[in-house]
Amino acid sequence: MLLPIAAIFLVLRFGALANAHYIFNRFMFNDTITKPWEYVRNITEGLAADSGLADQYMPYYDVSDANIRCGRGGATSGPGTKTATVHAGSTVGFAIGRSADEARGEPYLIYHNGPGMAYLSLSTSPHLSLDAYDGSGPWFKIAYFGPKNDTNWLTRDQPGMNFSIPLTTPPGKYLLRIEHMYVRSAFNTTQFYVECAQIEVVGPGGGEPGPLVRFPGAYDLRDRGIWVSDDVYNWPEKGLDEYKPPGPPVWTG
Ligand SMILES: *[C@@H]1O[C@H](CO)[C@@H](O)[C@H](O)[C@H]1NC(C)=O
Ligand SMILES: *[C@@H]1O[C@H](CO)[C@@H](O)[C@H](O)[C@H]1NC(C)=O
Ligand SMILES: *[C@@H]1O[C@H](CO)[C@@H](O)[C@H](O)[C@H]1NC(C)=O
Ligand SMILES: *[C@@H]1O[C@H](CO)[C@@H](O)[C@H](O)[C@H]1NC(C)=O
Ligand SMILES: *[C@@H]1O[C@H](CO)[C@@H](O)[C@H](O)[C@H]1NC(C)=O
Ligand SMILES: [Cu+2]
Repeated sequence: MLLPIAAIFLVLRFGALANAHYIFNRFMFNDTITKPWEYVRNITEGLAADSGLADQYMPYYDVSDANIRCGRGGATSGPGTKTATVHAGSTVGFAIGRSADEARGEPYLIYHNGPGMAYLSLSTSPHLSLDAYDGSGPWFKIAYFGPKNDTNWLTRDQPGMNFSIPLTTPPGKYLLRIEHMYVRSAFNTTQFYVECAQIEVVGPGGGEPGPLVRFPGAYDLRDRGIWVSDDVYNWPEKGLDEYKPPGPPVWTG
């Protein structure tokens, strides 16, 4: 629970105790932002019957659960999701398709303070089918959006995140995991906004991606990149230059 004084601060600052959550359900490739859930696996679990699917954009919290891979239900919502053919070295990305701001008629932007990251995992399903792949294989990090300067995050108020697929990524079918973290100072309250796109990478290959991690397993709730130390509610508003993200370093190819 928030302390009353923090709650008052929030109301003053943001006008309401709204949950400004968001979801990265529009994949971007070939300079085109695609339709919601066209290339991104659907969020199918944890939905209230009367929510009009608005609660698809609710954050996820449990780093020890398999849903941390691709969001709630993302392990099994491959069938029906298209696979984008992407050239290694090209720019891809994710855009927010819905957010809690829509009720106020505001644009869909990354509202919370925290870093963004992207990971790839080669399908290990039989016959390299991607639809059936649950993301239980190894992952490597290909992008990181950290602090812009000591007081502001690169991703704050952006409509999404764009980054490149490393040029020497081995060709194949991959889950591409996007993640934005709202880092919090109360233990086990950091919010994870996670989705996965389905892509087939084409290109020269030749790289050896790593370090490799698994989800769950890659993150520790006690990591100071997740459980941040400052006790100001909307941390961090300063000291960001000291921030170290969880997970492995970025593989650049
Ligand atoms: C890329 O986008 C252009 C239009 O911007 C389209 O004509 C072309 O077919 C697209 N290519 C692929 C591979 O999707
Ligand atoms: C990502 O690229 C697309 C296509 O070029 C662009 O429309 C979008 O604004 C970019 N997003 C960000 C966050 O820069
Ligand atoms: C996503 O999943 C929800 C819940 O199962 C379902 O109601 C909705 O139709 C699905 N959307 C798409 C695009 O598949
Ligand atoms: C963290 O919170 C999640 C629920 O969001 C819970 O399932 C999990 O057991 C908690 N973990 C710890 C170590 O407290
Ligand atoms: C940090 O970035 C923000 C947002 O662009 C900017 O308003 C602010 O002046 C910057 N602060 C410093 C110390 O450069
Ligand atoms: Cu939120």
